[in-house]
Amino acid sequence: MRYFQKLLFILLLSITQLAHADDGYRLWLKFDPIANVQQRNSYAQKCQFIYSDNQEVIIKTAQKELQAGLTGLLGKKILILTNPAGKKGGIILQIIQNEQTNQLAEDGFIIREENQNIVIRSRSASGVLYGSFALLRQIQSGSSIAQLNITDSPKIKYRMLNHWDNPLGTIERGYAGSSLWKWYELPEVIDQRYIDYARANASIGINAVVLNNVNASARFLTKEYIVKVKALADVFRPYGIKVFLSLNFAAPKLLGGAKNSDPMAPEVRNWWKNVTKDIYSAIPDFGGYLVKANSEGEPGPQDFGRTHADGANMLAEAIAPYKGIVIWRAFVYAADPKGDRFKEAYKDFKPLDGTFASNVLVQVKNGPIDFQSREPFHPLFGAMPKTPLAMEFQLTQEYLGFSTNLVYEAPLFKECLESDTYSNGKGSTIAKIVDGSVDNHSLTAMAGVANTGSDRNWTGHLMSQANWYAFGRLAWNHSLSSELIASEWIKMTLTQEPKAVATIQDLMMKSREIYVDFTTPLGLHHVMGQNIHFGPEPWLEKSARPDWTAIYYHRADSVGLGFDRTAQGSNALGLYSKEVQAQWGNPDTCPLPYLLWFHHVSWNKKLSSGKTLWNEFASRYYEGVKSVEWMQKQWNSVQSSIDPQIFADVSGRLAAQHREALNWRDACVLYFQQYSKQPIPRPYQAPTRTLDEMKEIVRIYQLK
Ligand code: GCV
Repeated sequence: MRYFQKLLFILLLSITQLAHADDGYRLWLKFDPIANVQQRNSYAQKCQFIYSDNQEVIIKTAQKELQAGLTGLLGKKILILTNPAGKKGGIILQIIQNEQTNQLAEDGFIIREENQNIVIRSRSASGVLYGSFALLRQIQSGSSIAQLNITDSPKIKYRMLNHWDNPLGTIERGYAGSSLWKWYELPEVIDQRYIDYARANASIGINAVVLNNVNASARFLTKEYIVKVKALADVFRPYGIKVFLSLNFAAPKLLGGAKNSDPMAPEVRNWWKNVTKDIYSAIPDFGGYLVKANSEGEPGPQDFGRTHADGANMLAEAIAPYKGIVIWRAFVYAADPKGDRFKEAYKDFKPLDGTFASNVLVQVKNGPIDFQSREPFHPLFGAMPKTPLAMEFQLTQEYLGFSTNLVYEAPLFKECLESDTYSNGKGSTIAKIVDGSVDNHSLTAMAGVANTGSDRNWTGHLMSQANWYAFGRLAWNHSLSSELIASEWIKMTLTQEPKAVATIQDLMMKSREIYVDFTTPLGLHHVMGQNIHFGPEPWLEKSARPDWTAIYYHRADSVGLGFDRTAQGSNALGLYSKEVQAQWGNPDTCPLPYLLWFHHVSWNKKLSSGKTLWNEFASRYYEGVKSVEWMQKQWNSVQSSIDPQIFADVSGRLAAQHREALNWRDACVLYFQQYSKQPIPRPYQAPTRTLDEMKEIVRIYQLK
């Protein structure tokens, strides 16, 4: 009998593996049978059944997910019991309000072994769902579940994805296919992907999604589209996810026939109230609105001489009766030929601190320019203590090599979150401003601009799945380390072979710095191809606005390189606290990663590395390219531990990355050499291609 059971298991194992020659669709939720029999049996002993006396829809989801996950992992069907009748060795899901659970945040959970059962306990159904996924994660990644005693609460209330998806199915800055949302099929057709998307999000604690692009079409506010949005909300609700919409501020005029969209006009205010009522009567738990206003040509309250707060508060008033929220973006930068884009958002928003309604959050990008591969933190963090500030990170790799480059973003997110603003004394980190603890806000949010699309593996580059995963984990708990998150993800997605896990983790951890080195070392920024933001274009001198060119930012001349943002220059540094100014203000002590962000440095200046600026700068490009070769070698070394389809796909993308790195290197060293007038430092060889050849490659990239 035992022999047949064993045979059956081996058969099951190979069938599952064959059936899933891995195309990456299952993300980190693979649940393939655990190969180690001893380990599998020890888990199986503690997970013999699932039971809850509560039948809320989200609890049912938790049960279903546990059942599917455990059945896959343990290779046998795990039953959901309706009456455990004193049985031991199972998983009990429990919603309860008591002293213990009252200590938790709303979505928090406790997992403990009690009376020989594993109890997942929370005061909310969503907490139980997150606890269930946490238990699965323990088992998936091969961790022990003996004497479990986990207490976990999210640090942020709204952990959200922002989709920049357009109604016709394109995605602004999307590199993984088309939009997941098939608006023309909705509400009648429910694609399985909607459900799988919700599962993936719930598994990492994401509880809110903005469905459409911040450059918003007004059509989402029509009755025809509200039913489509409702259909998605109905799919996401069992996974604890609320839907939000991006608004077009001119909608009252565009759709409602109003004279204009002045937020102070009674007719306009009423229009928003009516639309909001329509939305809530279809979707009672609708989350709220996200707004990009008076930015990059989008309409907004300033069109009528009103402030951002006037606009936000009008919407806040309309949505308050339903407990909805308004998230107002601070990504604004009026064109000022003599100014510094770095300072624009601060100029507009800082004076408005304290004037926003209590259900408004202001959403600020991590840095002051626009999701560059490295930015100093945005100076608005710490400057608006009376306003809850939401963090906006970008998962989609607009400036990080699209889906051909391997860039693990957790270190980038962490670098920002751990930056100290000193706004309320030492330790006033961005993380603590965003989680509300520095300024005492309970309304908190962290948003990631989604990197998902219709590609079979969701994110184009399979390794970019890790960025979605890492964002969710950090939005839940910003104190998790990038290393830990990477290793969780690798073990669930790629392999559990210890040496391979360590190799891939190391490669991921170094990947962002490598990308910085071969594209924009030492704090160089915004020198990418102007239209598509791919590849180098440091020679870009003319654009519709000066702050869309490259020369505006790098300021290369015969003397040196970099943007002087000290008091002698634009004084953007003056927007930070004096401690931060001290950190970055002196070119002799400014850490090299930020040097060219704040200083115009002479080509011959000796840096802390011992090399001159030119030599260090040029060397970084060469070393960056060599590091991509190292990444390829490391990846090759794990071949035997990785699914062949995934291995081949990532190998191909690394080869593409190498080609791109060479383009960046040759274009940048040749272009800047015109100013430094110095040879390529030894031992590196000068590029064999000319600057004109490089310009031609980039020109072709930008052709329509
Ligand atoms: C959605 C950058 C991007 C735009 C994006 C904008 C924003 O400028 O290039 O595509 O628009 O940021 O965040 O609003």
